[in-house]
Amino acid sequence: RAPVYLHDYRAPAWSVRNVALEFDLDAAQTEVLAELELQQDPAQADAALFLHGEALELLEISLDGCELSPADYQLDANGLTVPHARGNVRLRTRVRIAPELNTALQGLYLSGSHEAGFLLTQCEAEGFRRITFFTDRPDVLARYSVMLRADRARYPVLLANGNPDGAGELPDGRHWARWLDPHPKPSYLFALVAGKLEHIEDHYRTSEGRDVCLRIYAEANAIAQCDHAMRSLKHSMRWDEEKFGRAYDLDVFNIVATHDFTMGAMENKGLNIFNAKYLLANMQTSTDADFAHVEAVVAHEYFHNWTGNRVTCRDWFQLSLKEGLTVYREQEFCADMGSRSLKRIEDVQTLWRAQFAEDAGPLAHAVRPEHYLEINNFYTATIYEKGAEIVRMLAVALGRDGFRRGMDLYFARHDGQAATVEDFLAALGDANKTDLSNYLSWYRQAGTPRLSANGRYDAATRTYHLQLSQQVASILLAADNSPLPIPVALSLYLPNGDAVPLRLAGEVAASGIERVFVLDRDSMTLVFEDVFAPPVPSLLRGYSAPVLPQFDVSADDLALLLRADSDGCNRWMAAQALMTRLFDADVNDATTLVAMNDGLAAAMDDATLDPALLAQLLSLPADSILAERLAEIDPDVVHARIGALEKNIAMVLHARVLARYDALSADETGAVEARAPARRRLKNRCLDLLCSRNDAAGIVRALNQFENARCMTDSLAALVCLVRAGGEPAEHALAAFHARHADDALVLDKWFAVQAARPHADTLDTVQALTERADFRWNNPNKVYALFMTLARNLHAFHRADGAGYAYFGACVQRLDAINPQVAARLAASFKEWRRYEPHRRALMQSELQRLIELPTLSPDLRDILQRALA
Ligand code: HT7
Ligand code: ZN
Repeated sequence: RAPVYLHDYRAPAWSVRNVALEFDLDAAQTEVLAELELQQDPAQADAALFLHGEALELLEISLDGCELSPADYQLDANGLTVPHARGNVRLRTRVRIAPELNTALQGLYLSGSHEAGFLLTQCEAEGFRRITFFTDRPDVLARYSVMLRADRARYPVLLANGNPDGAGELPDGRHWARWLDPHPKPSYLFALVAGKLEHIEDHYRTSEGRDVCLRIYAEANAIAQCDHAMRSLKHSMRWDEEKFGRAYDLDVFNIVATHDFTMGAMENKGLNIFNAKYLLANMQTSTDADFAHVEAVVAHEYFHNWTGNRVTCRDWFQLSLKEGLTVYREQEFCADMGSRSLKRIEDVQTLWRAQFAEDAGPLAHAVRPEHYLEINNFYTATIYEKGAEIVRMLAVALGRDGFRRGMDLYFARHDGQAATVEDFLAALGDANKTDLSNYLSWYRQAGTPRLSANGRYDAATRTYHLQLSQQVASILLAADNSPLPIPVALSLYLPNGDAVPLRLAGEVAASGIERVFVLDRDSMTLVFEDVFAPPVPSLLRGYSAPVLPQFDVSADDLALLLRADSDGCNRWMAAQALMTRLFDADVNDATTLVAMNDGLAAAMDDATLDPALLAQLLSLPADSILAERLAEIDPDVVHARIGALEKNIAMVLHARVLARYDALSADETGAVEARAPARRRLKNRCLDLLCSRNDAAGIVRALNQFENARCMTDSLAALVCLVRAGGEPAEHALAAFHARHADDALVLDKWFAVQAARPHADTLDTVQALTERADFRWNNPNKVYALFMTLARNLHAFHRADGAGYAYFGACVQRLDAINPQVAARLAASFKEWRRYEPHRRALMQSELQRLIELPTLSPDLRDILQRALA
């Protein structure tokens, strides 16, 4: 495949205004009749008509009512060319496809078994071309009318985008349903679903007075687990009206759950399709984290209706325009539904763990890349998470009202259009009479910039000089290396824990104790006056910019922030910084150790502290973040240092942790109500600490919790502790867990994942054995991720010194590539940090990557990842 370049973008030579589709649906063979009203761009009068199409069997083709002979068109593996078409034409094609053979899960495919499964589509990014011939690019917006025909007994439910437009019976036990979508949309938002599904129903009245029928469809055995998603949907609809003035625009909103889905969910217009993992929830089978994920993903897909669907992307280089913006909106929604600082901590954790690692390796790319080989490989943490951080910086810099003004203008200007990142920045800037074009550098530069801060206090003048400077990322892939605008939210704390009213030299009066300064040069110095003692700076409050902090702050200063900062996120960042320093020093740094231990003990003694925040304060940075601290990653060193750090916390806080666990455990009701998940989070972090040294006190509690758990959160947390400890109790608990949940595919995924996470070299054999079980399916992405994504994060098994982990993992990637190239490519990306490892493992990983890239048959998806990883 040839790379696609942003600078090659040209407006479409041929657009589709209206499209009428007719489907004769069947799992083995489906026929698709498409009538396209095509319009040629007069400025590109010489351009031949080209329509994308892959794996389609062409049965019939006519142009303006005249049947075409094979001499009138050319067919190749990428599509169909009709050279003599000119101006406004009607093209009619009939094709045949085979959904049940489609294991790549792009286009029309079968979920579940041949006998009992249902048919559904996934078109983003380029799946529509596997359904019919079409100008399959996001800047071609068309109105769709869709007729579905199928056997009534086998496919009683027939759904597509838009509003229902009639249904009826056909001879031979068949029936039909027609759907009309009044909103022009790109082909990637097309969807249909056909099969035996149950539904729950509710209604929502929009702020514009539209009564919307809401339905969630799932297979019969899961229908009782849809209520949380329905509640989340209604909350999302209200929130988008209140916070962004955006109301829903169809008479129906349908959501369908499937167990066979490559990603989380898909925002098809009026017909969202969800991986069941992010839709179904019930206290007996889902953890508190699962509940939170469902709420977030339901909101995310719903919010796409405006950021993605009504205003879509001009081309796939602009992917973050919809994804980054929608992640930001989702994050804000979740913050409003629960605890703002906790949500921020979780989002920062994800960014640091997934995006910083991506940005530091060979797969690093800009939020708006300049070129790609395979767009499916760009649904990354950089596009989503870093993209959301850029929107957050804009929101911080413009303030709440300014950001809302900007978003209003963005929607007003671009509704019904396919837009660019430049359009977005221009709308936000114009609405606020400011130029935000320097934020474009954030979209163009790959890599994580560093922010340093150095303070100097002058007692004589009671001034505090704070120098902020930025260093661009070391791996700059883009030519643009201009300084970035970095909004730095800051406060100054006095040793007694009070925040200083902030007044800069030259200002008449102080304005607040927290202010935002945008560093848009290499360096700047802020001079604060009326500072009565040497202050401790609290920087990047709320983590106001996605940079690597390099602050000149002592361990005692961090301890002060950990104790007194009014921003929960910064308290947590202070704790993380202390832990990271201890990791760096292999726990041999007495001052930092005392500061951390005292700080955590004080936090445990603070009865007013939110238990969930306390759980976060007590948690170490992720293994992968700590591993990055080493010049060359040696998994044995990482493991030893983390173990020592964890054991220190467990030992020093033992009495407090034990007392807190027992108290929280006695209070446990298994409820879903607002404060219960926070208490469970702390309780289970305490259990984790109690079990970290394999003490009987901890293991007995874990066994007891496992036996008597009232909810999945508690049962799974106890199982994790037992499996980590190993031996007979672990075997017993695993067997009991399986027996309890043998019929529930999503719970079985947890059972697989817990075993793949066991920190032991033997885990590799366990994983291999697990793949042979009847309840493991190679063609089910959830099962594959449960085992192999988890394995790839397992320092002990994946990174075994004998290389068996890499060889086994590579063989599995190879096997998966023939089934689902997107899944194989995602897994292969786990090798991305190979160059950061010590020489022995580095060579082993490199040779496995080399073996894979030399395979005679390789999907474009996997080849792209391997090439970039090895480059
Ligand atoms: N917009 C959706 C992307 C998506 C996707 C992309 C490639 C292959 C399969 C996919 N399934 C869903 C998801 C989202 O809302 O971000
Ligand atoms: Zn999205």
